[in-house]
Amino acid sequence: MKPSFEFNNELGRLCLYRKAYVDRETVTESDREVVNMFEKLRDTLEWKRNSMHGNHDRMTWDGRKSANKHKEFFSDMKKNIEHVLGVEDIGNNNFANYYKNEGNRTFWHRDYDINPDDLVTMVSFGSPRILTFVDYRTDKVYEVELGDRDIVTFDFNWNMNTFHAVEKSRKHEGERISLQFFNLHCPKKWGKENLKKWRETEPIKKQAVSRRRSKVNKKRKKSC
Ligand SMILES: O=C(O)CCC(=O)C(=O)O
Ligand SMILES: [Fe+2]
Repeated sequence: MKPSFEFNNELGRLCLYRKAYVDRETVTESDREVVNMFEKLRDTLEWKRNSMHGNHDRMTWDGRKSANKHKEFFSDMKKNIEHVLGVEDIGNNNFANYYKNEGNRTFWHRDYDINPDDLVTMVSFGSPRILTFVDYRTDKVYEVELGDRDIVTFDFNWNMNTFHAVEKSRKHEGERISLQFFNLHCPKKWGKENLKKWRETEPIKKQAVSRRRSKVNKKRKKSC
């Protein structure tokens, strides 16, 4: 499948596939009840409210801690996504976010577990929300609205050159779950050079995050 749109530039590559997630079994057996994947994930995963990226709002489920229970279920989903995207392996590790309302958010961060050549693959279920990426060198903003069954992928370079968040929203109401697939590697395996680069850019990223926050706050105050 070709992406519905993509950014492919000096930052790396980000692709969006609209309405791409298909539960193949439920499509072929038309008389079967269609699974509402949002409800299924919401009602079966063990959600926890952890502090992550400085954020306490949204609940998370970390497959690295309890993957075995849902192994078969996620392995089916993984196959479905690989089939749709036409890729070989999106990774065995899962992480999910559950946004109960428009006030829940994921704070600014980069994904720390990915390796060069890896891709982060994320599928969204339920109400739409905006995933925002900011180029930390230029403050240029890239926004993707993710709706039910939309899939987004981004590569190692995109992840390194930007930071991302799901900010609080005024526009979007309702519950949403995002589910990631990725390969899990020890950062040390990236080699010293990559780790060094990562550490060097961390303070610059922090400054960019604070510029973004004040910009968003200003905009909010103005619209009050
Ligand atoms: O919910 C989303 O779309 C983003 C979540 C995210 O960036 C993460 O869990 O690392
Ligand atoms: Fe992330």
